Amino acid sequence: MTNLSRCALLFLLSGTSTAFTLQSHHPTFQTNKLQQRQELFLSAVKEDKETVKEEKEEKKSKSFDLNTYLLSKKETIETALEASVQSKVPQTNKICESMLYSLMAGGKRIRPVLCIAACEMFGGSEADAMPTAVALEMIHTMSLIHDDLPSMDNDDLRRGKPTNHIKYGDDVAILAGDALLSTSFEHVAENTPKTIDPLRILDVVVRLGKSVGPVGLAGGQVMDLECEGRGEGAVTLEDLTWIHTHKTATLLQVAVASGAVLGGATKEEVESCEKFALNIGLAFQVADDILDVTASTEELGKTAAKDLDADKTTFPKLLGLEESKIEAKRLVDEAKDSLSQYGDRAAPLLAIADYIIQRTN
Ligand code: GRG
Repeated sequence: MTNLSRCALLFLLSGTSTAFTLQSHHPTFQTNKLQQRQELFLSAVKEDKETVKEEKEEKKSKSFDLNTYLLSKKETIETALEASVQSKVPQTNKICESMLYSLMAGGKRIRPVLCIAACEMFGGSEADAMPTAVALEMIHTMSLIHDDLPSMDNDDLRRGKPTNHIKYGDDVAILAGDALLSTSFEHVAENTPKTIDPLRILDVVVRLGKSVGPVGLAGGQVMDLECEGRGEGAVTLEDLTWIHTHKTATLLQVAVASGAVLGGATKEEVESCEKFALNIGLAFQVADDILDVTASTEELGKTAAKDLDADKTTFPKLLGLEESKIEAKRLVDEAKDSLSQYGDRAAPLLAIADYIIQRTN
């Protein structure tokens, strides 16, 4: 019993004894008073129970152990990724080796984890989401390989290792990216469990396709290239938000939405997930821009201060470092609000949202 209900009980008991003493003089008045006190007591107990329930739920979601969760998911994801590209004839050894080199080079595996967590939130299983989770990581890896090419960001370090074109040459790196992209769609269509409604699988394939095209990775990257070196003040916050919504946030959005679709979510539920993911996607990029100027090359596993060198517009350049941190936190808070209706079931997604702006690489 908490203090609130203890007080209410004392109040009730004191009222009861007074009522007995005075009852002979004013019976009706005293009965009403006693009833009022009983009602007050019952409503205090009810309120008390609700507070305890809320406190328990808050504790439970706070006690959710993200590290253990990420580690266990990462293990099954890595196994599925490794199995997803296999050379079956000697002629494909080189292309498969190059694809696997980047796919298995490490990485946080955020997109696959988001997809699985969203699927599980709606009652689906890890196995239901795994082929899409693998496809998302293939698409993401393809975009990293192409982004690092000399004609794009021209980088020689990724995930702590020489970039794909440094190891295999530009020609093979381009083709490894292309092969990962096409294999991603084949993988979803062929390996998603047959227990899932084919229309839901088709929905996922459409979402994946859209996330790579003109209103996805490719469109975001072209706008980014166009804005590069435009000079101080020429790139607005609106331009920057458009670039990163398409280059970064869209794939995270598709990861969460696809997981929800595969888990059996309704249209409205998928929309709430999309809202959540778009905000964490933008927060992810704000955090990335902050890390670019605050973390070392060793911590990042890629060249630090690259955006400064390339004369790129970033959130810290437009907003300042402190304001960028505040903006990232605001985006994450807004994202978390979109999942409030799911209570404890959203614990993994909520914890990932916090991690996205607290990460160090
Ligand atoms: C070829 C059709 C086609 C499209 C590619 C190159 C390109 C177009 C887009 C670039 C997309 C890109 C590299 C965006 C940056 C996204 C980002 C923040 C990457 C870092 O993601 P993390 O931190 O990396 O999840 P890890 O290594 O942990 O997986």
